[in-house]
Amino acid sequence: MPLVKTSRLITIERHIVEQGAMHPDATGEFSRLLRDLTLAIRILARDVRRSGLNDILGLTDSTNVHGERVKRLDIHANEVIFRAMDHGGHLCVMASEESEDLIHIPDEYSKGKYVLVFDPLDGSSNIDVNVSIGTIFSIYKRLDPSLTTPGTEADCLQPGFKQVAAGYAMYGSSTQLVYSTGRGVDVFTFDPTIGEFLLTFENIRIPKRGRIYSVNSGNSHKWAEPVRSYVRHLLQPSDDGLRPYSLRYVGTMVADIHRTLHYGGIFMYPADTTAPNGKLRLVYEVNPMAFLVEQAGGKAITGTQRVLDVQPEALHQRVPCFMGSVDDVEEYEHFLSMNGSTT
Ligand code: P6P
Repeated sequence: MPLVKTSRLITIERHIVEQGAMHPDATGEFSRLLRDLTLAIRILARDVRRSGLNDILGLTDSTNVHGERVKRLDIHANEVIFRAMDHGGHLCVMASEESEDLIHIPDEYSKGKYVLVFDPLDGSSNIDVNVSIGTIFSIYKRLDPSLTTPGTEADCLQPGFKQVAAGYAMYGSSTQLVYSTGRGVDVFTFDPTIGEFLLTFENIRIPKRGRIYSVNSGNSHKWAEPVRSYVRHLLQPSDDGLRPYSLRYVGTMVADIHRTLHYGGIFMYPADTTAPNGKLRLVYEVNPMAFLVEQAGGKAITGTQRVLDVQPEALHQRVPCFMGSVDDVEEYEHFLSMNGSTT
């Protein structure tokens, strides 16, 4: 699978303008919002690359809303995104994995019609060992775009099918930015020699079926029977050679989804006996990734429904997720239906 598929030499700024021009009510405000976000991502790409060199690593004495010890780079990433996005006049409110409550736009700045929710540094447990980490983001229009007042929690708790854009940056061997505004998924790779994100893969199409499954098997003793029997099935050699599948699991959702988009297969974070709703957060992890997977021609479910149809009830709520190639997700749904279970 060639990881470059485009004949056009185009920067992300140019691409954003082109995408904006395709939206009938484009005012340029959305393009400027995305441009500001790419500035934050450029800064984080630099800081993550440098993090091994200066004393930005190591545990803080603080913990985040989920009781997890927080690496200083998480807090730094949260602040970088806030400072890049708070004054552009495009947003009415923000929400982040690293902030328990809403992130309000300072009084001195005008309020726009968009909402930004994000995970500033996904995979932070991998920061210290130079494994890919990333930033995940999702953009909505506020519920009443005519308002110029501060946004509310309801603006952040919209179902995923309302997203106007979603994407992620992956800070790995190179820094890549993958995003969609609802017209397919495109990949940009950062060229530090010119300071630009250049289009490197146009319109990713996830294979209809893959040969990789991606899950933390260390939790298998806690899974419901449908998940266990489905994984046993994947490991059972088949006459057509399609099975056994290979297990690939980075432990950074951005990296595991990036591979799944290109190579196909299925990524899972199931519910289990100690995590009845799984681990991943709906609003700023599972929804944006489900949006991208569907835009690339894949499928994303919670076990009981389409991820993008879930009505969020809380900023940090968790949801089980199974996403990737259509045939793989639907094969899992078959195991669910056989077991009459819903997880
Ligand atoms: P586990 C990283 O902490 C994260 O939020 C996702 O990026 C990743 O997919 C998942 O958690 C890994 O969780 O329990 O397998 O370590």
